[in-house]
Amino acid sequence: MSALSDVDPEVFAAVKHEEHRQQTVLEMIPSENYASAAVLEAVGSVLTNKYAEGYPGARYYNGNEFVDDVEDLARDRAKALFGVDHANVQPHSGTQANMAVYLGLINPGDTVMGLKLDAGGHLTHGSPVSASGKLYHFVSYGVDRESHLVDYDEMLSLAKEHRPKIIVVGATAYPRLWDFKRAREIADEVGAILMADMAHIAGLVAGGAHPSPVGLAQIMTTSTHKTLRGPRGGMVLCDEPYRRQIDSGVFPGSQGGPMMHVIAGKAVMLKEAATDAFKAHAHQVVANAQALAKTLLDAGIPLISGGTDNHLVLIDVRPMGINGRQAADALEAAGVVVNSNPIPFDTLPPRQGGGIRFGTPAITSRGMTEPEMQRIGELMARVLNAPNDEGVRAAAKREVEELCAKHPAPGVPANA
Ligand code: DSN
Repeated sequence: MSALSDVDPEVFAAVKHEEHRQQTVLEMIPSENYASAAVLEAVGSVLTNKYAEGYPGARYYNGNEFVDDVEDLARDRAKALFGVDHANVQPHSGTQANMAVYLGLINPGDTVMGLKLDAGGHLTHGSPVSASGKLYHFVSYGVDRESHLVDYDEMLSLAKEHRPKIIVVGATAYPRLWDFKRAREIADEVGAILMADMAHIAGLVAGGAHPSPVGLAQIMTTSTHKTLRGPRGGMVLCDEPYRRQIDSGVFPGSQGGPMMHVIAGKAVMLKEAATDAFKAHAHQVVANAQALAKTLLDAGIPLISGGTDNHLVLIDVRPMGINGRQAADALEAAGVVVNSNPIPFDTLPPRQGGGIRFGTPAITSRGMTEPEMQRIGELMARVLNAPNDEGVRAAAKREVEELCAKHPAPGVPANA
């Protein structure tokens, strides 16, 4: 018996079921991953009990000597890993990190530029349903209709027309590399600050498998649980001149007490991400995504932008006569978990989406490499080409279970 099973058998049961689910499906939502057992232990520690409003050495409560150590470790490791002047490790999420930057640097009503939602941008890049779009005047740039690559000419002409205070680059559903140099030139031309939301690619940047925005963007934001494989949370990294504004945008601007147990998990993750093993993992994530993309292309499945340079793949599923939601449901029945997603110039409502988005961070954390990617790509293509065929799904699910059994998910108890 554990304390949890004793006190709350219902929550305990849900956790056990989730452990079983995580062990027995291919988790291919590109923003998900498996935090290590060490990260989970830190997040489950008594640090959750401590209030620590403020920053190390300047708190509003007493008794912070040990949580100060933890936050200093996290900040120093983030600075060393990414080569930045300053790190704020308190944001509760990537959304909080982005909102804290806006709050710290600009005023409500000011103009900001970000990538359109259907081109892969995030809600906090100016969606009218997000506080970002309600508080600030966002102008959106997009991608080219044919190549699906970011249209930097459009970014430049919109920037000249609207004179934004901040230009946000980065995405949640963009399979190609960003040209941070070009974006900085555009920002400089109009006197804007360049902010790189690297939530999806931060682990690849840390591992040297994606060009870094550091030195080009003045501000970087990220979540910590995606390719970085840490606990659920966020961070802001910045050049020295922005330190005070960023810190005040996080606390007291948009948050109260930091989650010190999560910051401890971030510190552990940042130590893990500095290892050679993590570097090799980051490169394998990209090699796996490219192997998966090639298998799907060989099977005649159309990919947005024709391939991938990073950890994710986007597919237009409309030629199969289904929408993204139906495609994601068919794949889930086969044990492959992806998400429906808008695709560039989508005409379907966001809840359906014309495409699906998936990637390789979590399955690479399970130790899978190119041969497994080929098998997974082939079974995904079989399901997508016969989305209502229960026999095809059942056969694919057996294959998925076999792959999962051979490659246990790290950090997840095998209680099956
Ligand atoms: N919801 C995240 C994702 O899945 O990409 C973005 O914050």
